Amino acid sequence: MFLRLLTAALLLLLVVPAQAEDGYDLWLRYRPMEAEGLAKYRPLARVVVAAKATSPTLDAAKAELTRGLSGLLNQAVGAGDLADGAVVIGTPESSAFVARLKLPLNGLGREGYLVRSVSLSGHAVTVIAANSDIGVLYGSFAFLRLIQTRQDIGHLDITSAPRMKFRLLNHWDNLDGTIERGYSGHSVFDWHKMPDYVDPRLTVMARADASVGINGISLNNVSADPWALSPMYIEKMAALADLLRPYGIRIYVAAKFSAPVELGKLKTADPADPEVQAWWKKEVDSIYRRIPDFGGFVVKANSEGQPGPRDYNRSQAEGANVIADALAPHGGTMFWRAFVYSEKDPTDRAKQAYNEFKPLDGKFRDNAFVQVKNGAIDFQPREPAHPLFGAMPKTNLALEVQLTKEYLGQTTHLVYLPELFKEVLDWDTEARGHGSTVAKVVDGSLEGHDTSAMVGVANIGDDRNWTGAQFSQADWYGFGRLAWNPALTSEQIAREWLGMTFTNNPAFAKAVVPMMMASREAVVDYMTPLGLHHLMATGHHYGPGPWVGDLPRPEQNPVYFHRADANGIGFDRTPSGSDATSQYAPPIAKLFSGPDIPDQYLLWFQHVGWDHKMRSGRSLWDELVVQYDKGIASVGEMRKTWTAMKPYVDAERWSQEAAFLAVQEKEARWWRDASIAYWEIFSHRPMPAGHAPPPHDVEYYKAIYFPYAPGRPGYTAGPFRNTPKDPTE
Ligand code: GCW
Repeated sequence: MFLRLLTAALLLLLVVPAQAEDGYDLWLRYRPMEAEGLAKYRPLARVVVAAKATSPTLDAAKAELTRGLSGLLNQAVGAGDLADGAVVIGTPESSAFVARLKLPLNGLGREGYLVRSVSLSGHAVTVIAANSDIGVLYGSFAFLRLIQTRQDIGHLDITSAPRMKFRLLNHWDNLDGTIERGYSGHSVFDWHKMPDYVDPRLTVMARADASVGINGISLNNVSADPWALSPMYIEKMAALADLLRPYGIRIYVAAKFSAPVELGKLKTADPADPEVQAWWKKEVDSIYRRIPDFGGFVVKANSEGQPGPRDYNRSQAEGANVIADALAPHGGTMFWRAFVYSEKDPTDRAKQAYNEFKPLDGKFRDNAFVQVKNGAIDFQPREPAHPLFGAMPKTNLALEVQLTKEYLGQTTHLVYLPELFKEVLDWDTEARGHGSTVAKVVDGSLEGHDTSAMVGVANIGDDRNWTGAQFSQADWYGFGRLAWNPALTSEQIAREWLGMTFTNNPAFAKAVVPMMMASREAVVDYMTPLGLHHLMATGHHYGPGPWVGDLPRPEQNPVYFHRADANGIGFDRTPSGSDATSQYAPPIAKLFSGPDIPDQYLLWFQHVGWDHKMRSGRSLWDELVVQYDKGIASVGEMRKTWTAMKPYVDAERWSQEAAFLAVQEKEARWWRDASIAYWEIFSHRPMPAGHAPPPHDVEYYKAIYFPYAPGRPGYTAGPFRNTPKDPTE
């Protein structure tokens, strides 16, 4: 009996697939392709011909190609000699073959690449060439992507170079392993064990970053801990930098402005103080001694309780420049965040960053960026673009977007963010007439800057699938792809990612691409339709809290943002209200203050009567209800689509997403019911025909409480993270 059971158990083991489908491999999932594909691709990728003179980066390229091709083609593809179907990689310096081909690499810069089908010594081969080793690695990933997405590779002639110079992720990881707004477990950086042990798992992250061209990561929360700059942590970071270097990833640190006081024991962090200047110089010099290719700093100053130059009556530019000057001799870069607003300033919060930074245009050093969030409030489901884009022509502006879904339902809601990123990149600032898009501001082309940057707040954690949800991997992937080339469409990116991550079956893409594309509008509709914003519950921002009005900082209260009353709802930002509209170029200012404002921005800029007649012919009140219900219906459609996709997806990943979509639908309803129950107090209007009233009154929704919602370390101690203690004590 026992033996029979054992045999049965062993047999069961045999049918279990060798590799679990848990999302760990991300989009670098090189599973054997279908028979038809094997016949097509095998002859075209038989061996990898790499240079004799090698480097860690070329080794990484070679390893990726042999791993990827062997997996996809289900046969051993190793490194070897020139033959038909060879993939020849290298730079003109490292490879005699590449040199002999005299390829047009001139316009590609340091990071661009060329992939071409050529004849070499009578052999039909594919060459992946670049001016530098990192270009070769990027080209290798691009070549694999072509195969992973089943493109034709017989007659290739591709060149590609990044539009943005800095393509960075900001990890908001705390040194204690928690993550600010992290919904995918703990930090991937195990600081305590470094520098002696660096988790090899980070190589997978580095490969994923490099595969989409991400070339820098900042390691710690922008609400920074001064310890990050201590010699002990620099030592740890140096070990991490060694692991990341072959993948073209530089490391950056979020620096605390008051570090000269906390670490340096100075009496002040005043940027005009020579001792402070000398401290930054000494600190930066010592970092570069350990990490010669250190990227630089990101700084959150005078924002949400963080120290900054304003504490000493100095401008944001004076603060940034003292650190930029210390970095400049080493080629380092300063990313100075423009996310500032003050509880002491009664000005509309949406206007404060512009008011503070616009007058400083031209005052920042060349090696400094002002890093601007996509919108003027805070990573909402939909925001108009930040008015600073187009308003600081003499300053390097970096676009910051959030990949971690703080305000978008967090882990369980499927919201495809590249749709949101594209909306911002394509936004026309009209700063220099039509076509002055945010993409052109940020890539430097509008004002002729020779540097450019796009920054994403990372959604990576130590969850087995890295991002908490399978579909959140698409946000990481899509961010990198858009930072490389903002002209890609979000649809194209979704298609690529699905092919690499799940399957290339056309029926799958046909259903799931539209599902992803619709997901962004769905969250807008069920959370904050028609321009509403920042109505999330306090602190953790999980779920609805439009009624919250008692926070000590007025400009963090949802009631501050929606301004609902008996007459109507919305924030009057026209000239008769806060006049935030005037921070935009005149054609936009006019549009947003007038009757032709697009519905999606209506309540962001205008306070509108409940009976206001909308484009649809419905009253505002009816329209609001219709939008909420549209959002729920959309999620219902997403669930149906996913149910139908069961045959195309492995059970493990399918079930998780199916469960998450069920949560999303439940919570979409929660958002709608809670919001409508609350708005009814003001509107006193009946529900439009065919739309059910919320099942409970508002008190029921107010009582829903989450003492330990994830993503806000230290929250229980107050609305802000505790200021870290003196690190030397
Ligand atoms: O949206 C807010 C978040 C904070 C974050 C801040 C910022 C790091 O709620 O958690 O702090 O933005 O961007 O600095």
